[in-house]
Amino acid sequence: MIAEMIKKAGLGDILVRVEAGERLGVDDAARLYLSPDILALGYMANIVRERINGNRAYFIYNQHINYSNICSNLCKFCAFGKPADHEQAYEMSVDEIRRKVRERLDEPIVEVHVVGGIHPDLPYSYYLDMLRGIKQERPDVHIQGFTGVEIAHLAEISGKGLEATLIDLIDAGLGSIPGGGAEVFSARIREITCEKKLSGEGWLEVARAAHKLGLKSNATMLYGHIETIEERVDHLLRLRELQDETGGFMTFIPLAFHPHNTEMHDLSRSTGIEDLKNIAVARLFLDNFPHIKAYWIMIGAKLAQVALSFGADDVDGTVSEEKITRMAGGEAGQFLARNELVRMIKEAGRVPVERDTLYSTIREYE
Ligand code: V47
Repeated sequence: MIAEMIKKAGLGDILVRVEAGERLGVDDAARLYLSPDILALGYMANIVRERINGNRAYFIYNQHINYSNICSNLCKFCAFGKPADHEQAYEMSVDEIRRKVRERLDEPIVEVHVVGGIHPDLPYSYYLDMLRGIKQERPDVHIQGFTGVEIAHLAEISGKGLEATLIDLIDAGLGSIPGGGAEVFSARIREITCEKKLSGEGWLEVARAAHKLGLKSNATMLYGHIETIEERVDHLLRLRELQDETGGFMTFIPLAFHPHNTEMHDLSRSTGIEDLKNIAVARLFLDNFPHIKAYWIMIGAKLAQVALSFGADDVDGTVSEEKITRMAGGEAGQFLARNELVRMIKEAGRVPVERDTLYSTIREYE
């Protein structure tokens, strides 16, 4: 009956290939994006999701620290970055960052996620001191920090090149790299929305260099603004190709554009169907990515729960104090307690697995 429904949706040939475990092509991905049949997409994405991750759904006990919003890129889609003289501009000293970590030592946090803007004049030593400081406060914590764009900036200010910079960061305590800054790789999109930002090729180069050093990373795509379906598929293809080469990506996270307080505030927010579709198509096309994350901060906890049946196997974590989405009008809240995450996953019919950053199991909740 389901096969009939999928055939009726004109996707029967894709179902055959999904069931056979065959790789989908760029035309397939475009057809999936164009299909309004969300249940057909979800059914197929769920086949791949369960093949790779069974019935598990991951979450992590983490803390986000956005150390500064001062940014020289000032991308049109971003409400977080501010010029240095803006009344809302801020930067935390290393001591303040250490205090943030220290304040929560009684919680079972396993990851500190550190991201900021492209600050025009913080010195290289600040970033190394920040990593060392976090580790001194909480020696066992995994630091997932600095998007590919920040790392390229650090390589520039260190004057040492990418590889030596990454080695410095690893020595100071960096454990892995989050997926931000990828946006959409298309040069057209970057020229219109973030002309000062590192190019798509530059972002991929940072990921390649990191993976070569054994550093794992994530990847994102910012969707729901002015990108075309072809540009989305091209973005996914470039990620899949790099993953074939290095195997260093852990997770893909589609990020729903939030227009509020941005220069692109005339655009509407993505709909639930669009959010689920981006999860499902990513799960079907990125056959070499172990994980697809439904980031509840961006799409809301309720839709993230539904997304666990549409290809996602991860909802991120407790988070707290995230500013990038909040500044752009995100209403999902800032913090979910561990028991709320467990309940949300269980009610979706999945087995909650509390993980560390690299997806080792900390606890399975039967
Ligand atoms: O790089 C900026 C995006 C990213 C907006 O790796 C926006 O596990 C929506 O990458 N609307 C930062 N998105 C967040 C990020 C992330 C978050 C959680 C987990 C992981 C991970 C990565 O947020 C930025 C940019 O692509 N962004 N402005 C906006 N208005």
